[in-house]
Amino acid sequence: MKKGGLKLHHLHAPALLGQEMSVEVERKFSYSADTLKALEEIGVCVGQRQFHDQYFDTPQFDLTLRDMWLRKRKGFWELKCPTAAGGGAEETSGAQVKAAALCTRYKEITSLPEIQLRLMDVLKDICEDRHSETGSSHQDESWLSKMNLVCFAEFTTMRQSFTLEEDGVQIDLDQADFGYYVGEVEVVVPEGGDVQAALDKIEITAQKLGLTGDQRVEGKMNVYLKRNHPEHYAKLLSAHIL
Ligand code: V4E
Repeated sequence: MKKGGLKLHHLHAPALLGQEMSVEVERKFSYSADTLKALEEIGVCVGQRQFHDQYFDTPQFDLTLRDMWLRKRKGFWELKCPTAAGGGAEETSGAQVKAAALCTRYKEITSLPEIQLRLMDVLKDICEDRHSETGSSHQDESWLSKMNLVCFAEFTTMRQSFTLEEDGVQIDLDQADFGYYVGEVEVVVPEGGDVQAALDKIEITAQKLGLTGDQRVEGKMNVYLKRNHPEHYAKLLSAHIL
């Protein structure tokens, strides 16, 4: 395939960088009736909603093999990417190191032009040269085929959300339509913010909820890929992405 060619017109890259970007720190957990009881005591239920997620990648999985997750949810695009090495946290005790190992940290980008810039940067060597504009509205999704992106996973989730109001901690209990249940404790940190403080809040919340596991709990995508794309799942496991 030919190199280069995709262009983002009308965009000034430096002006876009840093906009609509935050770091999402989260810990997944398996939940039971006891967890729900503890949650109702320490948190406030802020609602229940259902959403459908569609995940996109090239047929060769160039994004997910780089731990980049492009998703459309409720008509909005989101890209989760790894944070820079270190990720801004400075665990000082053994307990903090253990607690951090149970959490994931991803940059979350929600501005479509910025998502397209990031994708172009990663995919520029493998995109077909179509000499066309990539900048587009939310309705015009021709940029997907220009970048050779196709939907590889989709599922619906029923989510019940809780907050611990003073803490900026959100807790979600998810039921995916393929029969997997998982909870997550999440703190969103503005870029450059205090990731260690977020990890500490998550650990305190986990203790309040009586979460005892010392292994990372699988997310919905792990389970989905294991069932629907086992070869790709195996590659992600051996690359230590999942
Ligand atoms: C980052 C990531 C994926 C994208 C989906 O992220 P996830 O947090 O699982 O989404 P969701 O819907 O549960 O929460 P929301 O985005 O609404 O807060 S798919 C796989 N990963 C990487 C990953 C990982 N390596 N390990 C774990 C435990 N989770 C995710």
